[in-house]
Amino acid sequence: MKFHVLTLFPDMIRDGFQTSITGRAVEKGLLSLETVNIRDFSVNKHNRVDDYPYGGGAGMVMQAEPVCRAYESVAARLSAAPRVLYMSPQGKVFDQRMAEELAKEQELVFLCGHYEGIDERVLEEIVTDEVSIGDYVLTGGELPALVIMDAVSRLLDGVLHNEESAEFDSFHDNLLEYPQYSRPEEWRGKKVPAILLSGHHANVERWRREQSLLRTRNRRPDLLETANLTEEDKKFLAKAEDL
Ligand code: 9D3
Repeated sequence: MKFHVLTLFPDMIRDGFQTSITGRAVEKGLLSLETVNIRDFSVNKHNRVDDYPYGGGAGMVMQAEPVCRAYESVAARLSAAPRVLYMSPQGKVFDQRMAEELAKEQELVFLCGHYEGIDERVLEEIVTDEVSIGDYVLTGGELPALVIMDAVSRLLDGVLHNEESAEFDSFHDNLLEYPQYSRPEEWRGKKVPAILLSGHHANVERWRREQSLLRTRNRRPDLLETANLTEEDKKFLAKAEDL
């Protein structure tokens, strides 16, 4: 997968991406990241890329021409027209299903806005997907682009260790995860649940499933609507109404 990011803050993207698991995946050659500084495509002698909004109002608008030229500098080197993801509070809200769809692409272009937005005319020309990461207000599209690149990267072959990728299955059930414990057996007077020390694998698995069910019902009841529940799961939840 090749990520290309059009932004006024390339350092923020590079710094965020080149650490940890995604950084390791770049070193292994599984991923690549190119940042394109939109300011390098300014058509103005002062290197400006924004101007006042027609019709008035607060803030500044990023101009169409520098954004379009930044995009063309990437597209010129690609054989097919890539998907271009515009990070925007007006976009479709990103989720795991979208991450799985995006992970099928060879190249992804991210367009990060700042100020009050980008001239609509260039968006109409180049954007294929408008994406938000949730209903809260940030200062720009850079963190959302990093969030999406992170979620997509971990789905690609070889990016996670095999042990880590087995964990995919649990999210597919649409349930929250059960609680985890490690040594010591007692910490500041708090004991590890006895069943986890019993060595009885089937009982441990049942207890973990029940914990997942209870947590999901109590914290994210919306997820239960689409969860894959067995008859045994449903019986348990009915009986555990007050837990
Ligand atoms: C004037 C109205 N504001 C919207 C509430 C303007 C505005 C605020 C913040 C426009 C852009 C931004 C910067 N945010 C993003 O670029 C952004 C974002 C976000 O703020 N939340 C969740 N997802 C995203 S994706 C891009």
